[in-house]
Amino acid sequence: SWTATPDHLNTPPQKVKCPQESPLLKGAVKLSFESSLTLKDVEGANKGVTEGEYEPTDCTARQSVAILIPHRSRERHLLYLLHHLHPFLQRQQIHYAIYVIQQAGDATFNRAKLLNVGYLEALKDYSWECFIFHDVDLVPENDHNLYVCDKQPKHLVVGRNATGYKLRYKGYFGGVTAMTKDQFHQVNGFSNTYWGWGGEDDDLRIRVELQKMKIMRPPADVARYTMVFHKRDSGNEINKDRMRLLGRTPQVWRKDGLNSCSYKTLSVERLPLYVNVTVDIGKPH
Ligand code: UD2
Ligand code: MN
Repeated sequence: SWTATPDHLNTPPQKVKCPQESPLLKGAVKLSFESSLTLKDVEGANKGVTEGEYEPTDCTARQSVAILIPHRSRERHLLYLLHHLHPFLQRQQIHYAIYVIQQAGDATFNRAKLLNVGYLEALKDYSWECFIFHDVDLVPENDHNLYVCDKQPKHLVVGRNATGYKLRYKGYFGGVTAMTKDQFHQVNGFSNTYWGWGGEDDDLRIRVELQKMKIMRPPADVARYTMVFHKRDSGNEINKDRMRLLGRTPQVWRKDGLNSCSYKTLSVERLPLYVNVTVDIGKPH
């Protein structure tokens, strides 16, 4: 038209960066584990989430974070986690997506390899800068426990209900950890060779230490989790070989990890609350 509008009035309003500390945080929250809870309830309460992904509407998130959950037949735990985690992450004003990596078949479980798969698959969707490796049964109790990455790898579980909220042992790196895309790449991810329960988290700690990185933890009063009660799953028997494997990590980490993770993706379903990646990761040999 003949009335020229200055350019700057035509551009859409720019979103500002979200504040350093979200004004939506509540601190310690009361968790609920109602047996009547359904997936429909959780979907209904999280209408802002699309295909497992969310970003704040009125500011630009400071980090883009992929949450990776290794899983096989723990549906109830997954439901409780989704129920708590979506609102928790939204209060933190994070751009995030939740990926559930399902091990197909009934071969021995391999948590670490599933997490490698999750990292590789999530990066096909978006260049996530931060990854949270998350047990399905751990529910964070305090939203000041921020699901973002730092200059150093972060261990987010200082304590949980079952262990009197004390760190299990020095160097403990299990449950929930946060590493940037680059930190995880630098250590060549997890080892693929831990089948069954135990050791894979210590292996990752060794990789981190070999790179002269230092594990950070949030203050004990916020890094608190409730672990939904469970017994050891069948198909995840204790890994009797884990001490031997841990001894050889310094020799093998360069060729056992992300760069040697072979798997077959059976399906990627974009469900309302999470991306469901079903994968054949083979079996121990
Ligand atoms: C501890 C660690 C965990 C891991 C494990 C040893 C804590 C809080 N967690 O967990 O990070 O290092 O020891 O491997 O210290 N899973 C399934 N289906 C199965 C088996 C396992 O979904 O059949 C997944 C699920 O996400 C579960 C995780 O693997 O939370 C770890 O297994 P777990 O919860 O049985 O072992 P736990 O609690 O001793
Ligand atoms: Mn557990």
